[in-house]
Amino acid sequence: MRLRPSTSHWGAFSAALDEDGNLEVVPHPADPAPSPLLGNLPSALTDPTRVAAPAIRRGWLERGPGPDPRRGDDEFVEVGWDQALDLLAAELLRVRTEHGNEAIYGGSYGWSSAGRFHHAQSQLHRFLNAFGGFTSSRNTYSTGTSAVVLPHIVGNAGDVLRNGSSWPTIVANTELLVAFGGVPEKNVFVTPGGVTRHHTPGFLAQLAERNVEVALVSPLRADLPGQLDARWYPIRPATDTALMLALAHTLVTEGLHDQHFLDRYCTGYAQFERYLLGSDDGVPKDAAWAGDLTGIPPAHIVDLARRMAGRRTFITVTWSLQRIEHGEQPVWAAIALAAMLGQIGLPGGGFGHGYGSMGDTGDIGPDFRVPHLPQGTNPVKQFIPVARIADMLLNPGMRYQYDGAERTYPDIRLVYWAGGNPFHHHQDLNRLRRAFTRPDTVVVHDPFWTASARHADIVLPSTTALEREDFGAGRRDTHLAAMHRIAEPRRRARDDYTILAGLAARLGIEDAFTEGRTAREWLHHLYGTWRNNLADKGIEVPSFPDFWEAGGFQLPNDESDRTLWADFRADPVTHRLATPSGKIEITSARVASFGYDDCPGHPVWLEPVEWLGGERASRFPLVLIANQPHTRLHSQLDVGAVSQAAKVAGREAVRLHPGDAARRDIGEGDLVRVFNDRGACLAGAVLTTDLRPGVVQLPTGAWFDPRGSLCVHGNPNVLTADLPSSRLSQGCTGQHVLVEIERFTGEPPGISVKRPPVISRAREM
Ligand code: PGD
Repeated sequence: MRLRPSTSHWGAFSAALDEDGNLEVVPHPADPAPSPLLGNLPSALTDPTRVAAPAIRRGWLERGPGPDPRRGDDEFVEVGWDQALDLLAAELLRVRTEHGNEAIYGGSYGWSSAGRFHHAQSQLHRFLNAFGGFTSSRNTYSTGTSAVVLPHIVGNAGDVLRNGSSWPTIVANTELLVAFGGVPEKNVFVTPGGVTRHHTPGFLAQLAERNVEVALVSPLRADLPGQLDARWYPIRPATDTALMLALAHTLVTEGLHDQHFLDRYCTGYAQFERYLLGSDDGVPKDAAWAGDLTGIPPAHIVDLARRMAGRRTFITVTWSLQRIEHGEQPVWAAIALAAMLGQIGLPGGGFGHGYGSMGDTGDIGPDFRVPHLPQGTNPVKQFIPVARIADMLLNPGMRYQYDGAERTYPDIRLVYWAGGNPFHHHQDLNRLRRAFTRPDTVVVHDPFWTASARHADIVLPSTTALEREDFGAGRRDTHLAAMHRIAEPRRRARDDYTILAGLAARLGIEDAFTEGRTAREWLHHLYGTWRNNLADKGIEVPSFPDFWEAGGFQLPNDESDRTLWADFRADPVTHRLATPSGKIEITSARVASFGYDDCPGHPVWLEPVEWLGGERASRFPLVLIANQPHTRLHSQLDVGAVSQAAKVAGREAVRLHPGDAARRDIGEGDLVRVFNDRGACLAGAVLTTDLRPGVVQLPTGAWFDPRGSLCVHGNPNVLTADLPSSRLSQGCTGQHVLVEIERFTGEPPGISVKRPPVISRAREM
């Protein structure tokens, strides 16, 4: 049995099939902390939910394209590849001729799998660009709010997302880490594109050894590794901005703010200070005010502010905090707070975003782009902010605001998805189901019968990364991994490149798409071009045959830890930020000029709809936190062994406080119904005191399994609101939602997503 190298978003490994066809997976020898998620790979490879052959929804096959409420409930007909590709090519031509390229939605958001050439979204975009373009999407579900507001505050989202202090610098210098949203260890195992050495768990252990003071601000204790001796501030969800404002208020009223830093490096502080003091609205944002909102005792707030001012303090905000209504505010307020402390640009001081949200934030390692597939240019300029998909499908022609501009939703006739699972990642899935009845045709490539595949008309089975050749590395990854084929493609699965090349041939764009290369030739070509570019910069890397034979190599690293913020601090004129003022904009005249009451010109406290202080809380008195799972990446490989082992009562586990459970007569392991006026889901109860009373936690990613408006498997997005963070960024707000819970009595409905949908065979095969 010869182990062959590969990588995944959650770690590099070697693997081989034994004589019985079982997959053995061995973590990369250089990985100090391999991810438990590797355990999902073996059983998933041959799971019955793999898509075996191209399949067409019966209604679409028999009646042709058109809006159809049966999408998601209809059965499928298996067809041969030629028939599937002929039908799809004809439909693409029809839509282009009758409605234009803008009527094709090809945003195709999703994480797909590691591997830079076979990256499904890049493949699809390259194909659709060659076909004349498509309506695209902007930003991500991860940081869709920050990506829009940060340019107004600091000029470039990447400056904040990628240039905070590294973990070694924090370990060496930081005296107080104030972690809004914590540093959830489960997420640091994941980096898009691959990760060979998981460094962050080791750095977190070093923080503990050095006894760095940590303030965990989160409703969930599990948002910080247990070994860190943190002071836990179990804040009421969605109120971090109020806490930050009160910390800032304490700094200014006690004269602890750094006026010199604010004058030299920032603009608009005076206006923000008037707001803090309540000079115009008569409401000082003091600790007593914030105590009522946050549930944190005012004395603790004042004490924390004083401690922050007295030592080297690093403020972090996880990405989850901006995945809420008014998600701009905690990010902006944290930057304002860090600016008032005057430590931005000092080692281990200032502000960071996404520590604990992803493996690469704060990681050390090389920072250059690895080979990737060029996507060409999209001639269609129409786009939507990514999380507005249902609004777009339901409201063609409707006007909406985005980042200071009025835009109009296009009229989409064909939706094309490869490498993503919108029926996992979007909010208010019952609304998304209605939205998906509207297009003429929905196409999905996926290795698995995900809920998105089940809501499609044309389902094309793609290979998994284990079934093809590629290379992979994430940002800050230490190695470029060769990804050898470990298993033959399952049944009739084809890789996305081969599928799209087959379509391109039928559409007369084969040369533009393939440039005459096979997949293996593309690997040679992309690697060779990259290698030549590096050689021009004096960096030597192995030849492709040597790289492939060795299974990968360690990327060169300059080990430099100088951040853009240090440069800005040293000379804010030479290193001016790309904001209108060149400085940190604590008040942004540009944002103020947009006139958005849901995102004014400086950080403010705004009541969200979905929070315990609001009107909805009388009907749905629990805040559900729908965060990232620890047993899988998003919805990927939910059928895998690690993910399945953590199910409770056969459903996703929902964690709730014993007091909340007792009031509802819910016991450990009970099947419960979690509901609000958008829908309901079943879940298995786990009781814990490690969360704030009134808060429940149900992670995302259980495969959506709808019976009417009930998901019988535990997907929280059947409950979440499809509301934007604000008119500024239109970001996703899936993190928080108000719910009620009751014990489920009666015969539990079976789970059907662990089996393929009903499929019959076509005679033409
Ligand atoms: P994945 O489960 O990773 O979720 O949403 P995303 O759609 O990225 O989906 C990837 C899909 O690609 C899987 O179905 C997988 O089988 C498929 N796939 C893998 N390899 C291949 C391949 O080679 N080819 C093809 N064609 N398909 C492949 C994630 C999104 O969810 C994200 S990034 C975030 S941060 C959001 N987080 C939240 C949240 O915090 N709370 C809520 N409520 N909702 C969220 N949704 C978002």
